[in-house]
Amino acid sequence: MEKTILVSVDFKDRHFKKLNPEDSLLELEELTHTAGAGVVEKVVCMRQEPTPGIFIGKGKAEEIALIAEELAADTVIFDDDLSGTQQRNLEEIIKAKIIDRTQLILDIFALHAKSQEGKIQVELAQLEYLLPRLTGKGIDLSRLGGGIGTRGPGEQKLEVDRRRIRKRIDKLRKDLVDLTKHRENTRKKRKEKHIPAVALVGYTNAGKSTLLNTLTGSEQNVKDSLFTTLDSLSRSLTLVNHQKIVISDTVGFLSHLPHHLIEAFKATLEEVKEADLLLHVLDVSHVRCYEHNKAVYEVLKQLDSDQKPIVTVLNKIDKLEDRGWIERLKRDFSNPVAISALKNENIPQLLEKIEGELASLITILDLFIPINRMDLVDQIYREGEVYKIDYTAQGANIKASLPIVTAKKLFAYHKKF
Ligand SMILES: Nc1nc2c(ncn2[C@@H]2O[C@H](COP(=O)(O)OP(=O)(O)OP(=O)(O)O)[C@@H](O)[C@H]2O)c(=O)[nH]1
Ligand SMILES: [Mg+2]
Repeated sequence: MEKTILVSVDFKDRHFKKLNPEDSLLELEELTHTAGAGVVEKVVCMRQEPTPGIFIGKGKAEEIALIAEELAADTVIFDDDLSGTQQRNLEEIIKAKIIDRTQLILDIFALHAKSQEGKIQVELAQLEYLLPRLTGKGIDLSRLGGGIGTRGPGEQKLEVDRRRIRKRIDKLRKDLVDLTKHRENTRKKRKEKHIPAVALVGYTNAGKSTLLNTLTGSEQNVKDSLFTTLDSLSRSLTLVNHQKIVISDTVGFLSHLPHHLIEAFKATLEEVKEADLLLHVLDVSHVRCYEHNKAVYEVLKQLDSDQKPIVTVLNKIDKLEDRGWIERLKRDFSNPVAISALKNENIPQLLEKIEGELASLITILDLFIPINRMDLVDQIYREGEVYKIDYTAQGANIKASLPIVTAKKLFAYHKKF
């Protein structure tokens, strides 16, 4: 088993300060285990701010080098993102493979990607991570790029590598567009039929896939490990009131989820952006569930989806020693339902909640859209159902049913009677 040393830096300067360095390190440990490696030592350094060349202090780097030698560690994993130069310099001092949190996560993603779409998304994220790091003396390409080059290519070789990577990135992007077209078509059909879309979101390992299985009887892979699901899977479900819905499982979130990954996984995360309702699955048996909640909202914000209607699904209540705690949790989280996806507890209550939420999502409006805002007419067609439209020289009078979220944005165009 690969032996690793984990390094986290607690910066004093508020620009670099992490909220919870200890929690972050614990999470890094979980990630390392998920990637199939063992942790032999954890090091926390205190610093004012990062050192440009080697990120930490020289003395600390030498100390880590000694520990690495003593414990025969193969790899040192930094909890923070390193530049290519920092990584190389650290490798020289420590004499072990140096990787950062983003690389570790990319590695796990590469291990778990199953579908063609998932694989393309991961490779894209890896190459985009690599490209700006191809500078100066070069980087060990064989580690990430699969033997494209080795350490220390000259400038000319470097340029060739860069060009090759850019070309590959373009190709992958194109492939991804083709692949996602199919998904878009399905979504369009669903919209035409006015079938509401519900997306399961949440921290990795919260129980999203388990809940999808419980609700729809599907067989999405479930595992006590991080980032088991990388592909979104959609299933239809009929609620008690005969309302048909489509419910989708999505990739799990994490605090400081690398931006590259969110970018690369945009196609998959589109399900979140397009959803009418989000079910935020939260593992309330986890000691850090309050932090998980915050991290999820941060990612939702990046996806411009934090204002959507959200139900907080307080999951794994079967694991709570003190059931009295549930009442407290219900007070602390917005729009909660407490369930156990695994033990099938309170599922009818959750379904009822979904019904209630969906009923209040649509509103019928009379609007006047001025001629210079015809883009909004397109949006109304896309997101709602148009009952009546009359064009005049000044614009369009429209009667339409629209999701509340869209309706709110169009407030200025409501017709006053
Ligand atoms: N005790 C208990 N365990 C649960 C419950 N729901 C899920 N689990 C367990 O939690 C682990 C993770 O479940 P998943 O459904 O794979 O979680 P996920 O959110 O899809 O995780 P990723 O796809 O990795 O992001 C599995 O071991 C599940 O059996 C629950 O209600 N109670
Ligand atoms: Mg899953």
